[in-house]
Amino acid sequence: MKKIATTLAALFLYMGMNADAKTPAQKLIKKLAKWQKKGIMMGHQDALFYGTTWKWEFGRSDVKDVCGDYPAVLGCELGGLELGNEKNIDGVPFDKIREQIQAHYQRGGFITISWHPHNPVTGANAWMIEGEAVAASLPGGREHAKMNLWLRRLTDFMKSLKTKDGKPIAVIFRPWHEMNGGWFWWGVKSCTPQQYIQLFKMTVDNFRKAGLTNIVWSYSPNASSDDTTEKFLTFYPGDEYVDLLGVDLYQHTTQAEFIKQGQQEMRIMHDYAAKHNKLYALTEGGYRNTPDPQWYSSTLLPALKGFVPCYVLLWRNAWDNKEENFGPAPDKACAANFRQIHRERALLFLKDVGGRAYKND
Ligand code: BMA
Repeated sequence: MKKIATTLAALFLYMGMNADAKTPAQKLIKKLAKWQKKGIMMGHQDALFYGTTWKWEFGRSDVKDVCGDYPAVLGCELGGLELGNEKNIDGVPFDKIREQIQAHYQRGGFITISWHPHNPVTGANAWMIEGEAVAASLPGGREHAKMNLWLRRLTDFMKSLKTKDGKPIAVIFRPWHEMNGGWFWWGVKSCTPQQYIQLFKMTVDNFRKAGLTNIVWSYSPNASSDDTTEKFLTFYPGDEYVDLLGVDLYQHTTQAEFIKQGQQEMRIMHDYAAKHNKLYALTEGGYRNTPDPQWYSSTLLPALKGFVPCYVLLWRNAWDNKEENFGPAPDKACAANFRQIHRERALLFLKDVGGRAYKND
């Protein structure tokens, strides 16, 4: 009898797991895990919307202008959507974001989405940390209803991500990032880890209640120089709420420091991910203006050496700020080195992962 019960339990568990594997998010996780076995995908924030010298030329990308191929991972930003705006905080229209997500997905690419929402208490931008806005956003808080409305605007957008024939497009969503820094209203200076965890869980639960099955959840603190697993997990909402571990790592000081931090964060994420069956990635990074022309070979790749994160996402090449560029561009001194690492196949690009979908585009 006991044996039958055990067999049945195992069967139901198996069926349950298989049922899970049928959601678009579960399929995306599987696909990401598959590619992670083959190499590190190259990603670029806002790659398809603008570059250092152009904007709104759809089909173009600075990465493509440099090496002839698109990044495998497209990063998009939803800040401003919570207010019901038509354009995000960097001036990109949300309907163009939706359209380019679809185009990138149809070519076989992957999508990750960040969100720098306004401060729900003061109405100022994400970097204005006053007002204890996390506490106010939680159940019982005075802006809880507003946060629910904001999350609904996001879930509506996520629901609208569909292929031409109406199938949901799964994306990696990375809200409430860099919480261990003090620069966002959801950061360490403005809430306790417990409050942060409540905010993260509330967000996930809200999406789940809205019936969304196309979200792969990412947790991504900022890299810190003396990081440990315990520190990395200070704000971690739990394995049921996170699929992909990430870290945001920029070069602010020396090359040696970047490499050291990269190795340290990769080790922490790799070990936790292996034990807990998670993906991991360098969810944001770069070196502002890339002053080292050899940066990709001299610094980025050595920082990752020995590890295979799922992807590395270079931050945006802003169209509206000359000092805000982190990816390659044809007129930048680092272009030749980027072409070289592309030639050497140090990272995976869209042609590598897109397969037939890309060739038919
Ligand atoms: C930040 C900066 C800002 C931008 C925001 C959202 O890191 O690049 O200029 O508005 O990301 O893209």
